[in-house]
Amino acid sequence: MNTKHLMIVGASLLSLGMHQAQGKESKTSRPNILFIMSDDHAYQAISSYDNSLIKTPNIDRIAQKGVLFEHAFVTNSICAPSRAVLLTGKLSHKNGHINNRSTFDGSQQTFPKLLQKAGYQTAIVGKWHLKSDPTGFDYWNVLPGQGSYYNPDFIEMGEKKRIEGYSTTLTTDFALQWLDEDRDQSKPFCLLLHHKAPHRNWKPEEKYLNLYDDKDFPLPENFFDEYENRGKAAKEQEMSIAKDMKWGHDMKLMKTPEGGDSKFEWELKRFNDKQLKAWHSAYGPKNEKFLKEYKNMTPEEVAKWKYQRYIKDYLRCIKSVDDNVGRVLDYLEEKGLADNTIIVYTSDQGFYLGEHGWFDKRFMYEQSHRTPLLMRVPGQKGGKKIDELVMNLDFASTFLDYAGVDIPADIQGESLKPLLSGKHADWRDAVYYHYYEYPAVHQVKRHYGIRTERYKLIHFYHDVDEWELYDLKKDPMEMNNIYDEQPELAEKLKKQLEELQEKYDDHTHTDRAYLKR
Ligand code: SGN
Ligand code: CA
Repeated sequence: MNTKHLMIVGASLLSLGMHQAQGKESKTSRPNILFIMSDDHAYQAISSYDNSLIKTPNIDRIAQKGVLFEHAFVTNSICAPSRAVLLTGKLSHKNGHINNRSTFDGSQQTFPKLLQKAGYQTAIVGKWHLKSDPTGFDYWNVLPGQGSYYNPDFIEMGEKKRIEGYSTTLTTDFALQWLDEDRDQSKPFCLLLHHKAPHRNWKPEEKYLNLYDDKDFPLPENFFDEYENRGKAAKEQEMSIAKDMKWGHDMKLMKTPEGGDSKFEWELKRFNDKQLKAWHSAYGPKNEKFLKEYKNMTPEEVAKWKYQRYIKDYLRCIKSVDDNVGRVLDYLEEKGLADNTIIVYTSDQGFYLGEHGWFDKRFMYEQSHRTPLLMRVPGQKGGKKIDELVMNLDFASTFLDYAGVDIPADIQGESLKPLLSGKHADWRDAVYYHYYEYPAVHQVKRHYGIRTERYKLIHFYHDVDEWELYDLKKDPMEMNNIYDEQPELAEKLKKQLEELQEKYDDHTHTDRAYLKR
């Protein structure tokens, strides 16, 4: 061995020693953070919550060794605003990103910036959707806009490239590449791994194009909801599976049943020949069968067929997400990182899987207000369920708390650490909600509201002035608005709602400038 070699070996040993020292230090005080978030992944489609639709063995691993939050909610059930709440720990009116039309002000304080300042290596891969370039990340490689399922473009540190492959797999590949090779291993990491899937319009991976072909999924009991006992908002939305799904975009028919252009052909333009062949050989026969039967089907039968097409494609996309979550968990375990990493799986909001006859989200009704949240933190006893009401507003404080960074006073969420460490301190008894994007796609009216353990009070405003109240214990599917029947309860909750609006300083429903945004 020559001197040069000796020097290299020496340097490597030295750096190994340093890693171990820092590894030891971080074991006690500075955990890594792996935050996996999918887009529109309903808790109904995670087997830890509900195994009637799909088994998600890998996502479930997080709860088996960690905890399952039974009552996790978003504060504004739509993509970009939810992401802005995550990054800032502030409600939409405070971080400025009230709807998908806004552009995120990347100069503001975010938790990745605060972690970076405290010595963390930070990265984000996959869905971003905030229009401005990511800030506060040592590495970023994101999908432009909504991103594509097949052969997507990625913008890596400002440079756009088209990458051959499937978005869920590619996003995971980039995450693993950064974890394994590109990050500074001497620092703790915070990686945000954000999948595009299972966002509309649900294009499954090649190997799953025929999954569930011989299966029929049960319809939710209120699939044929007629929105009695509720106001205009529930009636006038445009997110009905029967009425608003498109023959091409959603149902993947190449032609409408009447023989017109379904406008789906152009959606396959990103596919390569092999992918195209696989797609047509999977969907071709299924579509043909439907088109043959269509003329003799009742509207109810057509609606049921649409539900099956929708739910199968949606679940197929989740199958790939689950596989890829498994890849990342395996990696952390193999490298001995799992015990010193906070691992989170969540979604940017919930989603309707046929409840009330719907797809999409936006409403404060349970399936889109509630979001899945599975979390594993170092030193925890696994398999616990947490019932307390938590919000996506709480992530920033939680991560800063675990990293030992002071939580700035203007952050509005609470650290989940006391709940996660089993110290049941005083906890909130209600969560707050405010949705703004109207008029817009799916036409869900503006509303704000409060949810306690048992009740939910909602005020729809802007072009209506309607209150709804639900007793979630007696009416978990939210079919019966009891606002007029229970005036005393409504008053009590209204007062509690006003207190929350004071606390969070949200008076935007009466602010004319906001009504125009
Ligand atoms: C797209 C979808 C809508 C969806 C919004 C917002 N249409 O516009 O169905 O509600 O995104 O979703 S699609 O033609 O692109 O499929 S969000 O998750 O990004 O907020
Ligand atoms: Ca979303």
